[in-house]
Amino acid sequence: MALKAVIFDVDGTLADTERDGHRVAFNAAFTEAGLPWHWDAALYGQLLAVTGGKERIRHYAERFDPATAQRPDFAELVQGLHRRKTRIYTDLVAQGRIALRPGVRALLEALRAEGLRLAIATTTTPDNVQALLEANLGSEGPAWFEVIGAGDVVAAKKPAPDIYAWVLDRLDLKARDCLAVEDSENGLRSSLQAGLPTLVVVNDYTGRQDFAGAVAVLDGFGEPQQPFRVLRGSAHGKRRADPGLLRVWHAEALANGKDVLS
Ligand code: XBP
Ligand code: MG
Repeated sequence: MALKAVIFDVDGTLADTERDGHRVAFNAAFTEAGLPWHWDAALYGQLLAVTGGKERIRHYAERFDPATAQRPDFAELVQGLHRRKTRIYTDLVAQGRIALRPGVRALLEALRAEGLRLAIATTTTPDNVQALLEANLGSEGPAWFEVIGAGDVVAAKKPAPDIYAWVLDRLDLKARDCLAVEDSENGLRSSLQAGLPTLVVVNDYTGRQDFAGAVAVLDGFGEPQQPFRVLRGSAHGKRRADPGLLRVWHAEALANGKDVLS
């Protein structure tokens, strides 16, 4: 079964967006709204267990500021904070403050050159994906991805498989035709439950999580001057992720079929 498409997560995978992007934007929105909330880098690492920004704000308030969570206008407060946070985040990204991870652009270009189809499956808001791709790949960047599944298009966010199922449906492909690329345990649970062979590329927030079921785990995508380290699986002597290696991992995952559901 040949690899036909690669489906990328965004936050933590295509770019390290969380600590210096989303977190900063959440804090700025809280301050503007006069709330005494501040998410430092360590607390934010814990809050990432809850996917989705609105869901994360709700969870934080219920746990750390129950009086605010019980306000009759709490639902509107969360909506307003998140709308403002999205604006602050997209402005930050448009200013070029969040780069793609090393090796990502080269990998995307190589996959396109080989005619592999590209897609995105993420819990983040669609505007954020648009801003990140435009800022880093140019105005044509979003069109590199045939399908972009993002945010509230599905009710159940990762680790539920819904966003991957949504993307597969629109690609009109079976899970076994694709490879997912994720950075987190929540993301991996989502992709594996959708039946997708999955490569994990960790970052500082996710390196110690459980990646059972991934076909390989790397610490980066690798570049000529900065090869990846393989944390699980085999890279067959290669030093950076390229279409050939992704095809090998895809084939390995199908051969080990026990790790994928379809
Ligand atoms: C990303 C998320 C998102 C971002 C914030 O998870 O959980 O909520 O942190 O974006 P994944 P929004 O990489 O697993 O998709 O505030 O737009 O939700
Ligand atoms: Mg992620």
